[in-house]
Amino acid sequence: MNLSRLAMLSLALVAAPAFAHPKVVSATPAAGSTVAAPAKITLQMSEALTPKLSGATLTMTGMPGMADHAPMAMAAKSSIGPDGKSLMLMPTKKLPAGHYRVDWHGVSSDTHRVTGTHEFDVK
Ligand SMILES: [Cu+2]
Repeated sequence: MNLSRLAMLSLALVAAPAFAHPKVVSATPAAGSTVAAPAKITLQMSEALTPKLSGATLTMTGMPGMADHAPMAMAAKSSIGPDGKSLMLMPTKKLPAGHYRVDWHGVSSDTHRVTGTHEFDVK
């Protein structure tokens, strides 16, 4: 291996973490779980998010006994924790039983907008 190849290889190794995109590492309620109506939904992210450019919305996508439930936006306040790594949603009213989807978006150090979804059920 010549010197320039070695330089390129080490550059690639150093550059990799800078391009890591934020993703959900854990959440409450957990993905796919069925829980009592949560007062707060928390997504723990792998990277610190830029608060101004990050957030989430909550949509009810299913209700017991209803075959075709149109997606219904639920009022919820989105915020980012002090460490930048927790994305929180506080529903303004108690969530009725049903299936819910969180659509989150986040921008971290590499400035790319990344999106994801997180689903759970309320019993
Ligand atoms: Cu990126």
